[in-house]
Amino acid sequence: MSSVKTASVIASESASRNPYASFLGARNPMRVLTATPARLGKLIEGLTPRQIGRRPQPDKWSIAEVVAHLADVELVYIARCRWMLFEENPALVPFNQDNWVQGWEREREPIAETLLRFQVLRRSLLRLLRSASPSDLARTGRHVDYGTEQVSDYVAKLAGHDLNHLIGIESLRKLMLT
Ligand code: NI
Repeated sequence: MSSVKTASVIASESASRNPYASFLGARNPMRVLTATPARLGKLIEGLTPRQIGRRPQPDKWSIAEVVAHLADVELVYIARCRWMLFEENPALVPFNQDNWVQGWEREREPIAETLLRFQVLRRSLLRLLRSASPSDLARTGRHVDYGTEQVSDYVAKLAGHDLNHLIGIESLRKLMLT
């Protein structure tokens, strides 16, 4: 149970559970999360559907696929946060990100809709997080692979994940424009 752990144990576990910590550095994660939807929109601006949909290599995601992945992650994380906030230490199930992106392809969703879906979910997540008290943010769930996680872990994890993919989309944009 997380309640018997000391704060330092929880902090070190959180750090090890965020594979994107290096992208975040000393930045304020809530500020990053707030800025991402507009940054993402700017990075797509002026590109043709072909440029957005083209993979740089057969086994690398296109810009559209990365945006779809961001929308998938948003959906999963917002659901996990709501589970943790509103239920008692629930089980948090993993998802196969490649299979989800592959499944999304058959929907032929226009990129504007994918982006909008991400943006609306992000705004909802930010409202959820801003309305959470410190004790809310310390509420836990049991991840099937990673063990005990807190709502606050997801703030840092998602911000680092945003930055990682924004850098990726930025270089894809450059590649498509040259
Ligand atoms: Ni990712």
